[in-house]
Amino acid sequence: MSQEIDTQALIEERDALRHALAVMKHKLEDTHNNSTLAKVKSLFISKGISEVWLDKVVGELLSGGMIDKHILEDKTGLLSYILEEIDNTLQIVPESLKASKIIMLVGPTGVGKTTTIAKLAARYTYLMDIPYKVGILNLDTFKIGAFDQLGHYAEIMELEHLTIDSLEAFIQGLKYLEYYDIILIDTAGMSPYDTQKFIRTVEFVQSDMPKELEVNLVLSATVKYEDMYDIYHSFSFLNLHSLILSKFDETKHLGTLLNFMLLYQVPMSYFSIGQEVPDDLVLASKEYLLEHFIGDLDG
Ligand SMILES: Nc1nc2c(ncn2[C@@H]2O[C@H](COP(=O)(O)OP(=O)(O)OP(=O)(O)O)[C@@H](O)[C@H]2O)c(=O)[nH]1
Ligand SMILES: [Mg+2]
Repeated sequence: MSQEIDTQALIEERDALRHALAVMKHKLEDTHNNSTLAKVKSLFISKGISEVWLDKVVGELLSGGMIDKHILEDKTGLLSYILEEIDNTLQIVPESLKASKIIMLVGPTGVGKTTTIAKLAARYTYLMDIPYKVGILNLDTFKIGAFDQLGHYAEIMELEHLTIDSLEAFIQGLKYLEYYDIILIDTAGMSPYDTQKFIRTVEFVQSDMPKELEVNLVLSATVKYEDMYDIYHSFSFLNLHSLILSKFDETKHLGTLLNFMLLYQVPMSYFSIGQEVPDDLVLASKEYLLEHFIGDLDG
């Protein structure tokens, strides 16, 4: 038994060494900086993909043993290899409405939470094969006195809509909507550094839920990497189900976003691609991301 373990450990060590050597070798080759591989890598790096991730992927290609070494001279082959690896790494959560559930959107201020709630409400109520019964709870009481954007959408769609100002009212609201297929919950925008609002949201999330709760983080596709990281980490303790990415129409450069998704492998559920309710919402798709990214690579 222990001999088997030793052999296994040796094999793992050998593979790790082989991998490290392959990475070192291609780093050395890169120093000449005119190899096809170096050029392809620097193209991806210039579009926001991290060198760490590229080195890992290229290292795997080189240590595979079975590769045709000509691929290293073949720009198109290398490009498609890396794009395929991006495609394999990205995570999508398929839309599933079989079970009745509660969907809460959280995120920084102004990213499109309320607009997305309106789009989802319209989608589930009017745009699916079967109509779902949708109710809305609004936890954003920081905007009291301001125009009730969500109430306005709910009235147009003739949907039940309750504004909630306490934990008690929240529990009552959930009870009131108990027999609805989907309860959508809008929340106040929170900066990742706003501890008070976080504590309040955690109270709601941790209360007794009559149905499964999915907390989705809305993140703008235009945010820079460091902010994306901070936002994701501050919200991640709400036990996130997926990311909804918004404002795709406001950027042509998806490298930073892709890079974040590659390093953290966070599942994505929907993309918001403009302001129009309900049209500008699509299911998250790798094709959509890659098509736009390739457009940028070509540009
Ligand atoms: N271009 C573009 N604008 C969007 C998109 N989604 C929302 N918006 C706009 O962004 C602005 C803010 O949207 P809201 O839905 O109010 O954002 P929010 O996250 O609810 O904002 P707070 O509640 O203040 O935190 C509005 O003008 C929306 O029309 C999108 O995908 N693309
Ligand atoms: Mg809002």
